[in-house]
Amino acid sequence: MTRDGLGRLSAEALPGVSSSRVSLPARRPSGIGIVHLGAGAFFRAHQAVFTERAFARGGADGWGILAVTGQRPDVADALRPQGGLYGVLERSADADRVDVVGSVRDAAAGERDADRVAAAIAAEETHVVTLTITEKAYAGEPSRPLRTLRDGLQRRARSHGGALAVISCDNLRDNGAVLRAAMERIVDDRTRRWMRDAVTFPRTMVDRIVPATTDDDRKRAQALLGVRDEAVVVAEPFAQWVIADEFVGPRPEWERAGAILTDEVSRWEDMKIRTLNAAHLLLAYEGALRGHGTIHECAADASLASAVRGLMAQTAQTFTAPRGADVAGYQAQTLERFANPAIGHTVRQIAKDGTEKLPVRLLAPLRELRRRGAAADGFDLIARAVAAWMALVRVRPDLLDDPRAEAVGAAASGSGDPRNLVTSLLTLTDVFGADLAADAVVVDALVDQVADLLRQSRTA
Ligand code: CS2
Repeated sequence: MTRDGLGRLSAEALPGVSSSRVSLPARRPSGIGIVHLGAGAFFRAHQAVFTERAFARGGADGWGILAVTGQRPDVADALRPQGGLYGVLERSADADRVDVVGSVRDAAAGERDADRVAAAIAAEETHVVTLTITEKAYAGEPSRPLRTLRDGLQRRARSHGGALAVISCDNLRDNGAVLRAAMERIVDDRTRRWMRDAVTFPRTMVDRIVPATTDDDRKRAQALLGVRDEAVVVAEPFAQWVIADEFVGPRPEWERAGAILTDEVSRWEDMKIRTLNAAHLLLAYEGALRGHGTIHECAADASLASAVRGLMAQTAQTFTAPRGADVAGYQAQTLERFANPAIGHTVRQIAKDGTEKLPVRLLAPLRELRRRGAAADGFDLIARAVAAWMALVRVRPDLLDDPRAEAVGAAASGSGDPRNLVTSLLTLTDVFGADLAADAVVVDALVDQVADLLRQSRTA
């Protein structure tokens, strides 16, 4: 019993859970076949759910997950007393439901249990490693999860040498190649040679809106479950996973859960990152300037919603849709997802790590349009999203939770008028490259937009 007299979610408590709005795992995998690095809310609402559903729908056994947390051990410490069980509170405008997920068989803390995790990556029964470690963990000095992965790969290469698939699920373009390159830089020669034949890095596109869990979400989940769940996450109903079919060893039958295994991941990736993720930035940055707190509020602001439609139309010029995908339908569906009033996705959460997100989501399509000779009216809404970040740096520095916060703050300080602000931020060449600062059409468009946004934010 916990302090409020309620039991805690666990295998023993499951028979007592009965609600038409709760689904329970029919069976649990018997062993660990997957190690996941970065067991934050997104993993619990996405990869773990696909693995759970694949098993529930008749997939093979043996695909339990060892969920490894990032810097803080909290999630591992919440999952272990629950035997790995937790709920996904799925919220839409008209109903809440909870899916109890049983695919996580064990949990570990990335820092504290690094050795145990490396051993699990090397274990013969493990065939897949997945990662959600955020964009910034791939750059600079090797981050903890990358060092643990390196140790695991080196041990594996020296022991049985069995094939492994390592899947980066972060919103990076060509995430598989980025991760492979990062690992090749830090493993020893013997492991590097072994990796060439035995390890694949399938690229992937992941999609589900997963805001940070609030106390209100915990209470809602508890009301449905009748027990406390310290590891509950909240998510929208939509979930999508597209994975390159590049496996040397066995893998879970994720397609039973609706995952798309294809050779067209880059097209799915571009469509998603340049539609949903790009639009998220415009909504979050300009929304924050207008005083909105959540994406739902931003999407309900008619002029912002119309700017987002325009942005999506501009970025859509820069990618080829995958076979069978309908871009207009995807854009409309994305706007509907943003408008889900039950999902309190905060602009603060999305505004985080801007310098990692801008290049992939906005600068790449902007460059592509300029390369094709687009004039300002062909990219003005992409420029507006970039300009909104620049304006935010000036007027809401409290939202600047960013790995380059110091450099950004220094570049923005003292630069009085919009042109100074734009040109000094553009000197951050590891974010903006050298080309944009040299492109007068882009600079002028950014200056106009920043001026407009700063004027608006003064009168808001
Ligand atoms: C968001 C993403 O935080 C962000 O920057 O754009 O986390 C977004 O919610 C997911 O990619 C949706 O799949």
